[in-house]
Amino acid sequence: MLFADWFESPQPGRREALGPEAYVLRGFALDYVPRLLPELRAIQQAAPARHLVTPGGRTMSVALSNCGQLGWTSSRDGYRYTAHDPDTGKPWPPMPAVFLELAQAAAAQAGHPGFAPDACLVNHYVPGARLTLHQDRDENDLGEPIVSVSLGIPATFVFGGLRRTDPTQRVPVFHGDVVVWGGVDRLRYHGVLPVKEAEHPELGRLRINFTFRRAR
Ligand code: MD3
Ligand code: FE
Repeated sequence: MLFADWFESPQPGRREALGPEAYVLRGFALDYVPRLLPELRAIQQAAPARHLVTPGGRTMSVALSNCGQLGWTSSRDGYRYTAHDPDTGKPWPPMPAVFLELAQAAAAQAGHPGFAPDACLVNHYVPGARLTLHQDRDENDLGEPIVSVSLGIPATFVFGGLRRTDPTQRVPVFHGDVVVWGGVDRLRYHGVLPVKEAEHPELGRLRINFTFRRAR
């Protein structure tokens, strides 16, 4: 299938270093996809993705949901992790076993055995959605890595340094790619360029990114 193939990494199984402790694991999640998609639909039912407002008053173009013991939210009051969905008052849906299995296997592959995430952010991007350059620093122990899984239409990660103004690299990510960021790379600025118009055979006009974290 010439067209569908374009959505997947041309070199599945390859490990690319983005920094001393940051790796792209090309195609690492592909074998998990049939088990991930039904769980994703269940999360979407229990805690629909929503466009959060930043403390600065902007509405995010990315729509966010969460699963796991803790979920990340933003409002005019700031960013934080909470045990309950502020929209419903219910606990976030539990992290599916297959999500945990994938996150742990990817972390181990990148040198972080025993990763025990308690939070999983589920970002939804339609074409045009983007994530501006930021650091992930709301987690308690910055010694713990972050595992990111990309599904659906492709995107380009922007990956900078420890200061907002440091030079950046661009890294294309495809359906099934996993990125692990730890150690000296954990606080690097990063973002996602506006997603280009495309339609994925399984997910349609959508990119989903899970990020697994140890929040507390
Ligand atoms: C580099 N998500 O949710 S994951 C986020 O594709 C987030 O949805 C993006 O950034 C997405 O906060 C990118 C890539 C990522 C995640 C954490 C990092 C890159 C990172 C932590 C340190 C350095
Ligand atoms: Fe981030």
